[in-house]
Amino acid sequence: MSYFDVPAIKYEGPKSKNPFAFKYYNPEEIVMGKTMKDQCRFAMSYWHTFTYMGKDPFGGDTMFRPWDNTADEMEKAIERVHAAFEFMEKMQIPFFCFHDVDIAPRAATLKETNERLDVIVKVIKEEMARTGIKCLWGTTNAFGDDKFVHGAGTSCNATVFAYAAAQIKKAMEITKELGGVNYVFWGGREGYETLLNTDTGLELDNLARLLRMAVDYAKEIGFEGQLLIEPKPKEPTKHQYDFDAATVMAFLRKYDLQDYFKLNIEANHATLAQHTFQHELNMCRINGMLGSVDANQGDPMLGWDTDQFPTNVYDTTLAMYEILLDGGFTKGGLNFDSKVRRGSFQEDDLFLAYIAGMDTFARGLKVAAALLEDKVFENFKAERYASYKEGIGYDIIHDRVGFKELEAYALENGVTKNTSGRQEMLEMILNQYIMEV
Ligand code: XUL
Ligand code: CO
Repeated sequence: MSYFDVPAIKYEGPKSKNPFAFKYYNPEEIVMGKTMKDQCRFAMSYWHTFTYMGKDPFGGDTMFRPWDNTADEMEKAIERVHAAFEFMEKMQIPFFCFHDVDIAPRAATLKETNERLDVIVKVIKEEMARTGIKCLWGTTNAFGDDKFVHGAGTSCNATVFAYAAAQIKKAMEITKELGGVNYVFWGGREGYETLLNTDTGLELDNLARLLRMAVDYAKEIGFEGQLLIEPKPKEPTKHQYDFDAATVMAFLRKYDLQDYFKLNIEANHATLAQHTFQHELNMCRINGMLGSVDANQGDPMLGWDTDQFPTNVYDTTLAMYEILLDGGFTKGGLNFDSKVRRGSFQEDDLFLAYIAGMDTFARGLKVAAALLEDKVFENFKAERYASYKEGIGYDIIHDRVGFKELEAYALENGVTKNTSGRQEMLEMILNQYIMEV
């Protein structure tokens, strides 16, 4: 049974006019010592691709999928697995990411929900064996259900905390069963609406407790995947505790959890926090905390998480630049946490959207590699900070001097002339690489 009247997507090169072909993503092409496939490690998000039906706050579904053509919820879930693997195969996407509720519908009880998960996990495993497609990460949806109205790990209701822990336990077990390379924590409702009713101290301590339990349980069941936290500043709550990379890293250090977690950086979450995507990746990189990426883009005119497919080569170039400087992905990858617009409701729109996203990252990868190979910015930076290579600068960065020595130096020598930061020149060169590579 085939659900998509679309041929397998192939690389045809930049001159191709075929919308159903890659123009830049050439999976076997070597870029900086690895194939593009291994550099990008693209993943499909199960939720946006197979459970998002086009709803928005003002209207219902617009996407009526052929694989959803049954009233039986479990039958539907099984058909979705088949459709998802057909899609990934045709798209040459090597990984997928999922929430527990994406793959199996929640039942009336936890026990029954877990049984449903086991049924679907078996089907997924068969499809994984058939296709060789792997799981990049699993996660828990502990935010959608009404019991999580006041949070999960940060709920004021201890029984909800317990329920969230139980749900995470099962999601970790199935992620392990599926060979997941990472496990993600996105605290969908871990935040607050008003401080008038919120004990932030207790809530943050509890969030750390929940994460500590996850670390312990991962060890107990032998789950060797990387644990990841995904920062987001707002939405759904007014203030999310995992605001941005810097906030999450400070939180992890406070609770001595920094050795067990890395970060999953999402482009649109960065922009919601008033940072660039590159900034968030950069902060992770310099702290050795870059784990994985949720690839998408926001709309600069809108203040919410639009989760659009990434089409901005400028941003993907600078993102790939940070990722390559970090040594490239090891366990992480580029998960398209992106959804087609409500008006793009045809099945083949899914293909066009992923092609656009994959080509944009592939192009960004090549430009970033060229910039790095030519050391365009790295040489400039080395020169810009050259004053720390000798003399007083050398003493400063080797912690050999304090205020008194520096005062003596300043009294004696004054300062040398500053030189231009040459921002416009660097931007001009960046443009040239984007247009010419
Ligand atoms: C929400 C978001 C989530 C996480 C996984 O903004 O990004 O889909 O990636 O829960
Ligand atoms: Co995300």
